[in-house]
Parts: sequence; C-alpha cells; structure tokens
Amino acid sequence: MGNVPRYTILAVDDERSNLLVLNRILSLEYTLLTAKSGQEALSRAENDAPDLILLDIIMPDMSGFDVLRELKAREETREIPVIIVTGLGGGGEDEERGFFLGAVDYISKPFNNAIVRARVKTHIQMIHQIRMSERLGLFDPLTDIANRRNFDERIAMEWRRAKREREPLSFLMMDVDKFKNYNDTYGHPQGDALLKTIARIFSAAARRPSDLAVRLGGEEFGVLLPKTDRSAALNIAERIRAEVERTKVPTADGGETTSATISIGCVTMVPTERESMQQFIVTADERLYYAKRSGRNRVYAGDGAADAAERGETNSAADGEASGPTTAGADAVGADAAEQKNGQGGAP
Ligand code: GH3
Ligand code: MG
Ligand code: MG
Repeated sequence: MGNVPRYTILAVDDERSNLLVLNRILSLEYTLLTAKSGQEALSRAENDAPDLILLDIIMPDMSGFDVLRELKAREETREIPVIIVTGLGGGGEDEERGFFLGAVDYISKPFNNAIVRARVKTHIQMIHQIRMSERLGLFDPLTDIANRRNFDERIAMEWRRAKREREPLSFLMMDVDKFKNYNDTYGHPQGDALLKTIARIFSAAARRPSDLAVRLGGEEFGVLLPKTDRSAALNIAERIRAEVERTKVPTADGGETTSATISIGCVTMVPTERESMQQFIVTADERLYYAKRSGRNRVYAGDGAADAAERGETNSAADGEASGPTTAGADAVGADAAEQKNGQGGAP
C-alpha cells in the first residue's frame, strides 16, 4: 500500500490543441481523460469517476460554469474537485465566480507548464491525504478489511435498500473457537497471523462488490451479503467454515500451524417495518453463540420455518406456520443443539 496509486484527471476543453498541451504536461504522472464539450464532460465525470477535473470556462455548447453547477448538483460527481481553466481578460471575475460555484482552484491560459503541474500536484496530494485518512478510519489496520464503523454505515444503507427493493439481506457473524488456547499455545503474534488469514478468507468469500467482510472487533468477524437469500448465505457460511478449518497458518520461522476453527451465526431477512436492524444483528449474534454451545466449528442459521422474511422470501404466506422441527431460530437454545451437525446449518 506504500505506493501512491495512479490518479485520473479529466481535462475538458473544446479546443483540441489545449487538450494536447495538457496531455503533454500531465500524462506522465496521471491517467488523462479528455472531453471536448460540456455534455461529454458530464457523462465522463459520471462514468469514469475521475479524481480531479480541469474545466475550461468558454465552450460553445455549455459554459464551464454550467458544467460546474451541474457537477455539483449530481450526487455521483459532487465530491470531485474541479480546477477551472480561465482565458485571458477575465479580470478575476471568472475565478471569483468559479470559486463561488465550488471550484477548488484555477489555472489560466495560456498554460504555464510548471504552474499547471504544481496546482494539479497540490490537489492530487490533498485528495490522497483525505483518502488515506478516510481509510484509516474505516479499515482495520491489522487485517486491512472493513472495521466496525465502516460496517455500521454499510449495514444501515443496505438495510434501507433491502427494505425498499424487497430483497433479502443476509449477515454472517463469526467468532474464532478457543482462540485463547491458540494464543496461549503459539503466542499473541501468531494469534494475529491467524486473524489475518481468517480475514483473507472472509474477503475472498465476499465476492460481489456489495458484499462486505468486516472485523467487528477482537476475534469476531462478519460478512454482509445483500440480495442473498438464506440458502445462498448458508452455502457461503459453510464454505468459509470449511476453508478456515482446512487452511494452515504460516509462522514467523517459516513453518505453519494448524488453523483454529470458527463458529458462524447466520441470519437472512427481507426487512419490512416489522423487523428492526438491531434485531437482525442480535439474531446473528445469538445464533453464533448457539453454534458455540452446540459444539463449535459449525454454522447455525435457525430452522428457517418461523417466518418467510427469514427465508428471504418476499411473500409472507408461511408466516406463523408452526410445522417443522422444534428447533426455533434465534431464541431456542437447548437440547436440539446436537441436531446441528458439524458444518450443517438450518433445517434438517
Ligand atoms: P470461544 O470458542 O468460546 O470463543 O473461546 P475463545 O477462547 O475464543 O473465547 P474468548 O472470547 O474468551 O477469548 C477471546 C480471545 O481472543 C481473548 C483475547 O486474548 C483474544 N484476542 C482478542 N483480540 C485479539 C487480537 O487482536 N490478537 C490476538 N492475538 N488475540 C486477540
Ligand atoms: Mg472466540
Ligand atoms: Mg470472542
């Protein structure tokens, strides 16, 4: 991560010669995209998500000011910093108007190579700093996956979205089994190595862009799975469980330890007004501890018969049906625990 990533700049100018000059000045250090009209600029800004925009003011179809106003009005492009490019003879008014509309800086034409390079560099560095500090606040430094705060934001968003779109949302919560023993046997640094290995397995299991693997704290991890129904979530949980069990953890001296095992609680809901996000998380947590009490190294997802919402179904025809095994979901902790065979979740 030490490397500074290659940033992308969108240069907007109706004159090809100006774009060529900017290309010559900037393309060594940055990826340069170009647009020759206001409309093209707006669509490129939205589709290609540049990190910085250099925007000419005087253009035939839409003025740079109109483009700037439009960029700031759209959620997808609002945050992209814009440097306006002003021609001769503006008397400072263009710059002033640009700042008023939300530009971060200006460059004047004809271009002075050193000034263009310096201004762009300043803003790219600022963007880089902001990204890094955002990253520090949202990612766990040990494992480099999302942290709790990141997860809290995402689950709130995905919960609302699932409710709106009537799609199932699944969540797997897991805890390392007997981690104290592992730490005691191999030492705390090796315990950290195990956590990193587990985080990697979780990240790999979170395959879709909207999936989120998170370190919830200590030795607890989770995976949030939007648009994923109960049986798909169970499959993923079981795959993770098996993968952790199978994976050896490298040691500092070039050897390896057998990995620990994990227990997973699994919950799926199509949220409606009746369900609360709090209850969703608590259910995953309760099922995790149910899996622990039933012998560890297993997945528990309730029996899935209690509520259609829990099966990730959008109709609630089965609501209230009491058929099926006596093992209820979240709150029945007891004798039937043994029924949850190793690695099996859900209804027999
Ligand atoms: P159980 O199967 O019931 O979960 O047993 P356990 O020993 O894993 O449970 P417990 O919660 O009692 O112990 C958790 C241990 O995890 C205690 C703590 O020292 C260790 N731990 C928490 N965070 C870290 C960490 O960042 N690094 C390391 N190496 N150990 C950690
Ligand atoms: Mg534990
Ligand atoms: Mg614990």
